Amino acid sequence: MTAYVAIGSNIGDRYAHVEAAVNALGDLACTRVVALSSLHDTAPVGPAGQDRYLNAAVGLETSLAARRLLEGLLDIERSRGRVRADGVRWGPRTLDLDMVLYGNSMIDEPDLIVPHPRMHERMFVLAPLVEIAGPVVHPRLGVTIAQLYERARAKELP
Ligand code: A4P
Ligand code: MG
Repeated sequence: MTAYVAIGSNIGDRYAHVEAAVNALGDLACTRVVALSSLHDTAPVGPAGQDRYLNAAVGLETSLAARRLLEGLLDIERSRGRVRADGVRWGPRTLDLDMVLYGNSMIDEPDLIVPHPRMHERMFVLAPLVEIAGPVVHPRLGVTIAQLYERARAKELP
C-alpha cells in the first residue's frame, strides 16, 4: 500500500523536527520511505500570531493497516514533544503528521478520516505533495493531485 503523509512544524528547530519525522516514519514496522518532497517554508494558516511553518510530504510503502499507521504518526508526534492545546484548533505545533492518502481507501471514522478532509484546500499540503504524487488520483474527488494543485493555485489558496 502506498500512503502519503503531510508533515508540518512551526515551533523550535523545525528542520530537526521534520528530519526526525522522516527518519521515524522509515523506522516504523513494515514501512519504508519511497518518496520525499522538498521542504517548503510557508505562511501560517489559522490563528494569527503563529510562526511560519516548514512543510513537506512523504510517500510510504507500508503494509500497516491505516489505523496502525495513524498510531505510529501520533507516537512520532509525541516523541517530538507535541502537546495538544485544549480547544485550540490549527494552533502552533512542534510536529504535525497527517495521513493525507492511504492508497485508494476512503475512511470515515471519528478519529480517522482519509483522504484528509482539508488537504485539497491547502497549498501547504498540495505544493509538497504534487512533487511526489502528481498523477495520484484523489479517491473521493476523482481528480489528480496535480489538478487539485492547479485549482488551488488558480484560486490563490494559501
Ligand atoms: N485524524 C483524523 N483523520 C486524520 C488523518 N487523516 N491523519 C485525527 C491524521 N490524524 C487524523 O489531530 C487531531 C486528530 O485528528 C488526531 O488525533 C487523529 O485521530 P491534530 O493533529 O491534533 O489536529 P490538527 O492537526 O490541529 O487538525 P487538522 O485539522 O489536521 O489540522 P490541519 O488541517 O493539519 O491544520 N499552516 C501552515 N502553513 N502549515 C501547516 O502545516 N497546519 C495546520 C494544522 C494549521 N496551519 C498550518 C499548518
Ligand atoms: Mg494533525
